[in-house]
Amino acid sequence: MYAWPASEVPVLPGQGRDLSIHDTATGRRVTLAPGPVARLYVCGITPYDATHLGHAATYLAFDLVQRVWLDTKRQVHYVQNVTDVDDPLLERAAATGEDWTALAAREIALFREDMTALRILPPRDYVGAVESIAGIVPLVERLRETGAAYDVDGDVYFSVEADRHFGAVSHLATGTMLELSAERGGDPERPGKKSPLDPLLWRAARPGEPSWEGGSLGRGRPGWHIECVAIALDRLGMGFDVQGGGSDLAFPHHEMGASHAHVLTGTDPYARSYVHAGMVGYEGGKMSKSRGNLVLVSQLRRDGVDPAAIRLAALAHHYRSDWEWTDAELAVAERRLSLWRAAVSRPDGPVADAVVEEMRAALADDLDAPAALAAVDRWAERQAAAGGGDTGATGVVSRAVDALLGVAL
Ligand code: 5CA
Ligand code: ZN
Repeated sequence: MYAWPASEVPVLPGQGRDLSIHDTATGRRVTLAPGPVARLYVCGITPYDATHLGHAATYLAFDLVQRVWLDTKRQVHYVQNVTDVDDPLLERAAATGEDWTALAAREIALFREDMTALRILPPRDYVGAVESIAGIVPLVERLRETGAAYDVDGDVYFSVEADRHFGAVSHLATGTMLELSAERGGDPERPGKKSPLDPLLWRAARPGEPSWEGGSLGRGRPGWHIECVAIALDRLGMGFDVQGGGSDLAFPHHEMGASHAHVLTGTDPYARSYVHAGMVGYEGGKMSKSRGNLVLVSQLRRDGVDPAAIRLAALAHHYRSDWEWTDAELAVAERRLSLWRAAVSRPDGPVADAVVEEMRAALADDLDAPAALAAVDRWAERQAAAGGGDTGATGVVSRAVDALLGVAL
């Protein structure tokens, strides 16, 4: 499906730096070595409610990944899915009496607007679960034929025992896996499963639920993890550079996805690295649609908040830390934005090469956006004090802030 428009990314003078980033699977910092076309898969939204600051912060983190790679003169093949059929979406539609396809279409449209306003570079492939069903069915059939999947009352489950690498993404104890599975879409209590952790691959049609033709599986709809695997393997293939998402996706979603792919292809790795953004909270809890403690990007926009300030407020936190959104954060970001705008619009000031290099070094160092902001702050202060000097400096800084941080001054 259509994603959203890309803003132009200025090409900067000098040399971009290779990204070194924290990989959840190894628990270590790894320097990524993508080919000329870097391959990135970031899990997309389940479109049953509007984009909140937590989603925005996660997509911003991976926007920085894309920007750092573009600065190294690589192309980026970025794929993002939309979970446009799943339990939470159907439950919300049933609760409000709305048609589920209309709900998904409305929320996807709003997400596009939010992403465009935040100047988040779009994926090259933006792919819905529904449009992928024809590609999902043969994968589930293959898993069933090889004995890695089995039936429970007409539904099909994946056996985690089939993958000898199972657990290698999140490294969690079984007790923790069981808890998280119950919280995050799994059904460890369901009788008849080989292991309580085994995730659903194909859910047989139920009265009142949408269903699609599933070949030997019968009519039904796909499970969550196989959706992302089908899309990632179709568009990127095995061994893509980064699987991204919020930290709540490490288990079970990315763990199960890796296992599905290992068993399907007989090879590994699925992704070369697994990168997870921290959770954004609000009023004492993780911001989530189910809790209802949301700060919506679209509401802030309606209130007249400059999307560049929202961007700066999120970038003031390291992507891996959990943090709380407050109005004070936004006020700091608005002040920073005006200082930077004033600084780049005064006559030329101090030499800019150093600030560009500082920004590059900060972002290449596990996406240290707060350090990159601090580098621009220091330049803006010097600029305010000095005035006059290096011809063209303000233009260089302005383009670097645009290219690397996605903020148009
Ligand atoms: N459709 C699935 C992924 S395939 C899904 O998790 N959708 S979602 O709408 O619930 O979340 C979309 C993305 O936002 C995920 O990467 C998720 O980890 C991230 N996310 C959700 N809540 C927060 C939060 N409070 N803070 C940061 N990121 C969040
Ligand atoms: Zn996903």
